[in-house]
Amino acid sequence: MSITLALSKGRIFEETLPLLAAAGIEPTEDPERSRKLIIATNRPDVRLIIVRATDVPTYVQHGAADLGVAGKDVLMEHGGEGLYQPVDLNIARCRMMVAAPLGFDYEAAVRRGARLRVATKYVQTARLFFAAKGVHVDLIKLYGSMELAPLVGLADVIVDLVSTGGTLKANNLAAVEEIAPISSRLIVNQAALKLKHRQLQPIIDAFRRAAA
Ligand code: PRT
Ligand code: MG
Repeated sequence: MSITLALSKGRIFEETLPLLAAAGIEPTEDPERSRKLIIATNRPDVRLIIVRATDVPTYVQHGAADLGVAGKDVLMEHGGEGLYQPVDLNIARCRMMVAAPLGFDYEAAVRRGARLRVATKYVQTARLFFAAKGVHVDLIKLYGSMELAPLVGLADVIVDLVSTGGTLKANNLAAVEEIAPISSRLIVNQAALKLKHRQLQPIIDAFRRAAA
């Protein structure tokens, strides 16, 4: 039986390469250079598919990929249905934060029960977070460059990922509250884990050892 692993280009691919190597898997091509979406490896029974970061859980959930690597941010938003999440890979780390313009008093707005306009691509996660705090929000779904929204009056605050803080700083924003620490997880299709256990378990174990 053949094994399909779903990855996204960019930081997740880069940071997963050493973990793949630890499992004895080497891609035969670099997805940043090749336009191929299916990439062979040194192992005839293992191939990689290259998909958008937010699509990785979908491919694995439906069994189009047996396993994949996805950010916790993406998994929280997806819900994780049908997915087994055996290993925190500790890669592509950052924090999901609420951020606001430097002049905006977030604490005071929350205290006086103001209705907040929140721009984010993480609508589900933001909804749950503010509901748990008892803060009323109008959620505005964006697909990127969330940092712009408060600068042009589209939103009061944003929910976004922060790693160095450089993007917030460059746009006169500051993080005001942490929602969750983020890292990438190995995800596995639950049915595949049973059906292809003999092939999948050694890969999962190698990832776990390499990530520790
Ligand atoms: O970029 P694209 O639209 O193709 O897709 P994507 O953004 O979903 O994928 P990608 O490859 O950029 O991110 C994949 C995963 O990396 C995310 O799901 C996170 O789990 C993780 N990750 C880790 C990050 C960051 N760090 C990060 N800093 N993803 C995005 N960012 C962005 C952030 O959204 C903000 O715009 O970087 C900017 C902030 O960075 P600093 O260093 O300026 O704070
Ligand atoms: Mg990105």
